[in-house]
Amino acid sequence: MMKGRYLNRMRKKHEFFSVLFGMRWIPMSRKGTLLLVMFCVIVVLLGLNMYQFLVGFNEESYVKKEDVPIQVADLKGSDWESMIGETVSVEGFYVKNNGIGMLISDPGLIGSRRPLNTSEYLRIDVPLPDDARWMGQYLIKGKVLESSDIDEKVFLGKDEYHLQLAPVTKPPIVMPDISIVVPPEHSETKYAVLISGGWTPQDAWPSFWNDLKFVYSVLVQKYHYDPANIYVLYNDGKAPDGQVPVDHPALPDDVNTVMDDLANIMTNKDTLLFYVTDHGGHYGTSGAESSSDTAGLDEFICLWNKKGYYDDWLKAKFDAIKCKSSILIMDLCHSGGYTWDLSRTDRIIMTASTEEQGSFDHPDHPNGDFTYNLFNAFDGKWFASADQDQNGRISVAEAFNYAAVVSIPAQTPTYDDNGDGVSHFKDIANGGPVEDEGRLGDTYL
Ligand SMILES: [Ca+2]
Ligand SMILES: [Ca+2]
Ligand SMILES: [Ca+2]
Ligand SMILES: [Ca+2]
Repeated sequence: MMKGRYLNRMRKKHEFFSVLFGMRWIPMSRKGTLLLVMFCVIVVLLGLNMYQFLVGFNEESYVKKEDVPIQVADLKGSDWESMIGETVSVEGFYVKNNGIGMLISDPGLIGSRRPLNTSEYLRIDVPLPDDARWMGQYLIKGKVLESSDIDEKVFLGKDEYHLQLAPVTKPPIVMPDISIVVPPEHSETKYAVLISGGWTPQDAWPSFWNDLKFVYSVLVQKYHYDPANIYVLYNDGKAPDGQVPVDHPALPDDVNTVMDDLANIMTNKDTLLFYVTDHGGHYGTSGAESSSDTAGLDEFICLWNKKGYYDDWLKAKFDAIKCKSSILIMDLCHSGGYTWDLSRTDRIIMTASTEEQGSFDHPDHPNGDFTYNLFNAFDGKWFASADQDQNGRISVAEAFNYAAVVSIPAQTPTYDDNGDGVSHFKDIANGGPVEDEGRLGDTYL
């Protein structure tokens, strides 16, 4: 009887588990019971784990949303207004330029001769201390603040900052001193206009000012340009150091004034060298671009305070100047796009890049790559290699050919002097009766 009741209880118990797990009723062995217990323990532990994850996610022991690193572009997207007032931690490369501290999304941007896009930089309200690592990868935490500049959208009210990764790129871009000694004898027929607009304080890189100083020094010391006949237009009109006098801000009205003055002063005995080191862009179709111009876009020089100066405006001002010959040297993005507009048989046009390309700084020197190579050739640094006809002087074709050979691969320097608006890229003839470029190749600065 006892045995029968016991078996009955066991059967009911196993029926319960059989229903639960869809098993056929069979008397459970000791091993089976053990497996069942282990299974239950695992289920309970997993459940606890899940509970801890869900409940504990918002607790202090886990990373807060405001501490999760985001990128600069995350703040400048279409929903940028919803971020205002939020506390965020932003990752990027730190630079300070003209007193403005900012994170940029890619270290390569500082060597590129186009303005930063809004999604590529985040200004911080107060720069990091002076010992902060230029181009170090930082995580900066702070409140998102609305900018009064609608293009910029937002900036960051800095609260905390951490260096995540020491810089792997070259040391800070600096403005080195160069010795400029003005010789006593001056040319009376050589005129020059040197321009760098910079676009904005954060976009105006030191390499632009270095280029102006370098070109100025070569013109004055090596080629005896009279400082009185060199017009320097730079940013807001203030020189960063006392090495080169700045005559005007680099604004459209100032460019017009200088070019109008030269149209009044210069005669057909004079020469003009027009040099630009700057950011460049192309936009719209205000002028009649030729079919050789890609997409028919007009090029513009990025002058100070976000003012563009278009290729067609430059052509009009240039054409009003009477002179023996002129040389245009353009070191900015899309610089090849000026050739078609300005091409003439008494004009030499040399540019750092084609119309489609960007222009860039030299990888090892704080200058434009094209400017550095071309003017070191003019300066005689590589005389043995550059003086092709070995006449002891460096012509424009010789300097260009050398700069073209040693150029960084990212840009292709261009040359035009036969008035057809079509550029060539290397082996320019050194004067003489030639079909394509080079008939003015034996011109000297
Ligand atoms: Ca045009
Ligand atoms: Ca153009
Ligand atoms: Ca020569
Ligand atoms: Ca040509």
